[in-house]
Amino acid sequence: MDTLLAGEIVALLERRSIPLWAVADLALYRTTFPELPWPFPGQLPRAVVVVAPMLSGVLDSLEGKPNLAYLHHYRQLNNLLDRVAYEASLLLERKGFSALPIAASQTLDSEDLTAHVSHRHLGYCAGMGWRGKNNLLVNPRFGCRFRLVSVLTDAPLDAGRPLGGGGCGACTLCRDACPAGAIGDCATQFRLDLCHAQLSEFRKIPRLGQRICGLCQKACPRGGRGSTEPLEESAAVNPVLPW
Ligand code: B12
Ligand code: SF4
Ligand code: SF4
Repeated sequence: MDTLLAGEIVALLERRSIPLWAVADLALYRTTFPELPWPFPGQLPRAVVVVAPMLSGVLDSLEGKPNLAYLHHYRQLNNLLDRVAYEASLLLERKGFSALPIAASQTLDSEDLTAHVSHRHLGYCAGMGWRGKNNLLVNPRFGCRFRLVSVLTDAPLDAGRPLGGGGCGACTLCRDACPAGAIGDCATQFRLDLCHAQLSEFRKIPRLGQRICGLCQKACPRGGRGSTEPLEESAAVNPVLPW
């Protein structure tokens, strides 16, 4: 592990109020999820994965559908994350490493709805959380109330490993809150087709214009205002701020 480099990454993230980051092993990502596309030639061995928590004030303002406050927050966090990924990539390149930032929110194909790389699956490999009943990545401290970005790199950073424990347990709050009935009793029952159809309806809300929702994130009891759940024991997860 290049501890000097890790320290510089922490300093950069701290300036941007990022509370948490982790490193994923891309070989693990590709063997654990062979069904996910890999559009890049060659192989960068690591991904730096960064979390930006969503504000409870914004999620609390949702009533049965997305609103313009949520739309702005969604865009603002995508923008922040893309900027953080760019700045981290500049730092890595200055140190002589390769760095490839993956957009926070960009699809390659409007039919297929896949991205270059899945941040959720990278976060899972890095030890940031588990697959929730709502198919989102759920972190012990932040619940699923966060957005993610990743930078692929060949920098010598120690990668984490998937969390041993965790899980949603008996909680069904997102299932009960989902207007599409897309969430079941376990993650494998998640119905992407129903979620996608609901978000396509929401997109028609005047001035919204995006497939967004946020109701299952609002419902998550973890990660709300004042949440102090300790970060799960994991060599991978690198807290930045004392949240
Ligand atoms: C395209 C897209 C969508 C599409 C399609 C969703 C989809 N298929 O993933 C639509 C428009 C429907 C959508 C909806 C939403 N999205 Co979206 N979306 C993306 C995007 C751009 C690409 C996702 C992708 O590559 N999907 C392709 C396939 C591979 O993913 P998949 O179908 O989920 O995976 C399958 C298997 O791998 C399996 N699986 C097996 N093992 C495991 C293990 C884990 C850990 C997981 C998570 C899954 C999993 O689950 C699936 C069933 O087949 C990502 C950004 C990114 N680059 O990652 C954001 C992203 C996934 N979206 C996000 C969010 C928050 C949302 C919404 C809440 C909308 C909103 N912002 O209001 C909903 C939630 C939907 C849900 N409950 O899953 C966040 C998730 C954050 C988190 N905490 O996990 C992301 C990462 C954006 C970001 N920058 O933070 N999204
Ligand atoms: S994003 Fe909305 S429609 Fe999709 S699973 Fe979550 S609550 Fe249901
Ligand atoms: S609301 Fe409950 S079931 Fe849904 S993701 Fe959060 S902890 Fe898991």
